[in-house]
Amino acid sequence: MTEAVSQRLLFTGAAGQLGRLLRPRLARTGRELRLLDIAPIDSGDDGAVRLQGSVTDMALMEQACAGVDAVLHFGGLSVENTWQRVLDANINGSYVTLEAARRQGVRHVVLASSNHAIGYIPTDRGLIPADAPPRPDTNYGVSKAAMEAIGSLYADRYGMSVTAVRIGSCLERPPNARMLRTWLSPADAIRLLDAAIAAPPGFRVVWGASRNTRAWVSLEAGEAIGYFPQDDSEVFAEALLGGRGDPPPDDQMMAHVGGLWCGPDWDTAVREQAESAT
Ligand code: 15L
Repeated sequence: MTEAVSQRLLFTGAAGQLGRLLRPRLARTGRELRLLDIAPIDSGDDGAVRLQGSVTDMALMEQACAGVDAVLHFGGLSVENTWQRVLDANINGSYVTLEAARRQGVRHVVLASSNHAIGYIPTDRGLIPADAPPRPDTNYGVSKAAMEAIGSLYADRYGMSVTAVRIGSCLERPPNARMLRTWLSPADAIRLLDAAIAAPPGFRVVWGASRNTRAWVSLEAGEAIGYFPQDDSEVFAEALLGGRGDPPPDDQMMAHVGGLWCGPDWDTAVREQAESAT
């Protein structure tokens, strides 16, 4: 006997790194997943509906949002790129996603924002609240701040529930000292998405981080919507750092939340100018 569908979720960016990590863990009895990506999505026996195309395509996004209870927007570029590409895929893509959701009467939208929206905040000032004002470190960081602003507009004007999650580093395990601070375990990511999907109308920003002993960020705003992380990166610390201990606080990776993205290797404007001159 087939289960009746009681909840339908649209997950954009389903073929990306986070899409592949989180998608299988989102399955629930009675929940239908609709997966969308510009890249082909690997087939599976998950019963999910698969749609291929861009989050900037309004007609496709309206079709994808029809009959959906919540949109989990992970689509767009997940790392730094040229201004034009970031503008199109991430800023315009966020607008199209929220507008298509509004047109189709979707009540809940969860936005995959990033720590890079505030990447230039120094790490030595105490726990950073989730609603710290933008201090982006890259074009990508600007696009995440813009995504949050568009989400805020749609919540205020149309009474939608919009939760922007400033994701730290969502991986199976943290690969370096910085990510011991910014780690979000896949299991906690699902706890957070489940809380955000059920959040009341209004706009909020929450940190996408686990309950890390070495945290840089405050979990308070997430707790207010029922997100209580259970994992701690500390279990990986000994194996990761060995006898070496942490890098010094002024190490480029540790001085700002955005880590190396705040350094010269991520200076896209200068790189773009140099490339256009050759
Ligand atoms: C992000 O926003 C990126 O999508 C991801 O690739 C990581 O670099 C992460 O931030 C991070 O800062 O660790």
